[in-house]
Amino acid sequence: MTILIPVLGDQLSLGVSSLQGVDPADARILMMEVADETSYVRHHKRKIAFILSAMRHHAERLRAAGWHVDYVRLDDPQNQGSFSQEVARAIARHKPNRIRVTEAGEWRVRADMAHWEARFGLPVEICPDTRFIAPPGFFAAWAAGRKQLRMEYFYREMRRLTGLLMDGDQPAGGQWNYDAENRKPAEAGLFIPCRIGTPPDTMTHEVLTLVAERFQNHPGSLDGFDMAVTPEGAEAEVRRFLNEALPGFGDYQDAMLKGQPLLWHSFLSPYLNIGLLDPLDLCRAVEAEWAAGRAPLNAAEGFIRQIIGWRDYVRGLYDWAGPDYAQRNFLEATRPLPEFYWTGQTRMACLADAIGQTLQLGYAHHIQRLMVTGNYALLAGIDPHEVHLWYLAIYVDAFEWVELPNTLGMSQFGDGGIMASKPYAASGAYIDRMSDYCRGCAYDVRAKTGPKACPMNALYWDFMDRNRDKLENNPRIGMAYRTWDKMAEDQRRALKATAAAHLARLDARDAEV
Ligand code: FAD
Ligand code: DLZ
Ligand code: SF4
Repeated sequence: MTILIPVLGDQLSLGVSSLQGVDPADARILMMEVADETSYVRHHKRKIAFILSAMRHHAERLRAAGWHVDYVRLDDPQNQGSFSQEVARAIARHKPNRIRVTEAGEWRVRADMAHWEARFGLPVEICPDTRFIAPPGFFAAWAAGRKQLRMEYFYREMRRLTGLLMDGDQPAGGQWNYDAENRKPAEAGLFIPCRIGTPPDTMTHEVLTLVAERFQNHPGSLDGFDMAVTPEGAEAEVRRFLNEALPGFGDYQDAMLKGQPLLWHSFLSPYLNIGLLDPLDLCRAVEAEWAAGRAPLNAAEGFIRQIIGWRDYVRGLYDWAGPDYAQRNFLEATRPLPEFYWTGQTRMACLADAIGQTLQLGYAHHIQRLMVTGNYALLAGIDPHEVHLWYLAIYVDAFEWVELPNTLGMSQFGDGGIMASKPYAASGAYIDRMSDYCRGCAYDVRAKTGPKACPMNALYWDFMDRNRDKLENNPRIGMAYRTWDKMAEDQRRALKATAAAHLARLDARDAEV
């Protein structure tokens, strides 16, 4: 009896559900580097290199654990370029009598898998992906009958479920959430943890050469590639984060500094998302740092909330909302994505820095994604689907199940308020408070109108005014409309004119915008 077990590029854990209870002697594991996956969006070169190298290392690890692995490389002349076609070829090679696979993370791939049984005439068992902390069905049960799906309440259930940072049935320290303490701006000159990174080995060098040759027209740089591609390498990144960055993670969670891509963030999302790290083990390690007195509670709670709260919540929401979620556009925004998102060439210093480091590393931290690139796209009325495709392509940690709810829902308010209780819209004052970007900008953050004024200022009011019919009744936004209504008529007109002038330059693809 032979079972064919396809293992996808984000299923790189020995404990993945499709392998459980199977005798390696009865199974053939199929791993496939395929053009469909490398090119369904123009992924950042670094992301492709990271995933292919991690896949090749994982195949070695599986073999060492006794599994037979059939590995199809991208440059194999017989490679047909898609999961389904490669499964068909593998069936001809191995003549299995059934297929077993862990459910794909993305609706796009799930739709393909749904046809396998009819297409191949074999039983296909699709196992739930058990690498999340909430068990399958937990989110749907929690969401049933609720009017609002606020993450904070999901998070409290997850604290109870895991026992993380719990004192009996009460939260450690008496509060569920210490976010109010986590909004300190960072000043240049503070000690900032540095990343050591992992030097590429021979296998990674081979992949880097392949990617450089084959994906020349994809965005991003491969220079200085230093990502971990094994669980051991990812664990070393965890130790570095726990020792150096975790203590400051809470305080400076929302801070931004020019030329400092990571600050106190972990850069562990890529490893979690492809299966090199286990999210619950990571949260337990963070809890242990707090228990040993090496990290304050606001840091440990803030970090654990991102994982058992946000990460599990967006996974649940993606599954619950279904494949049509990607088409939502509550604010009916239609402007195309500006070209500078692919080049970083803009006079707006905040966007130039966040996009520039993204092209370099395939990484920006949460506040850069939400309050710089996301905020500008929201204010400028960019089509949320185009924004979504940009985030999906450009970040090394981007898989649709996590990227889409964050982009379309949280950042672009495209779902009309399922993810966020109000749009994350901010003027330049927010960016000035949380960063040092404005000091080096061609625009003046204090000026509200005129050609030198920070574009975020007028765009903010233009956004509010434009979307009044959709947002006015939101109790969390009423204050902004009261301020707008109290403004002198000529001030309102000047703000609208400044926004219109900026948007006209954007539409004209003015390189100086
Ligand atoms: P840290 O700040 O160190 O946080 C620790 C961990 O918490 C992260 O590694 C991540 O696993 C988890 N986490 C934190 N915030 C979130 C969140 N909002 N949703 C889910 N998990 C979270 N995250 C992705 O993993 N992939 C994406 O494609 C992605 N796209 C995003 C797009 C937008 C517009 C926004 C606003 C956020 C997006 N996020 C995405 C969430 C978040 O920005 C990243 O998880 C985080 O920046 C990764 O960096 P880090 O590992 O240094 O995170
Ligand atoms: C993202 C990605 C890339 C770039 N390449 C591959 C690949 O060649 N083979 C593979 O198995 N997976 C790849 N992936 C990850 C898949 O896109 C991911 O597993 C699915 O989107 C999950 O639904
Ligand atoms: Fe960004 Fe405006 Fe500050 Fe320039 S002035 S960095 S555009 S917020």
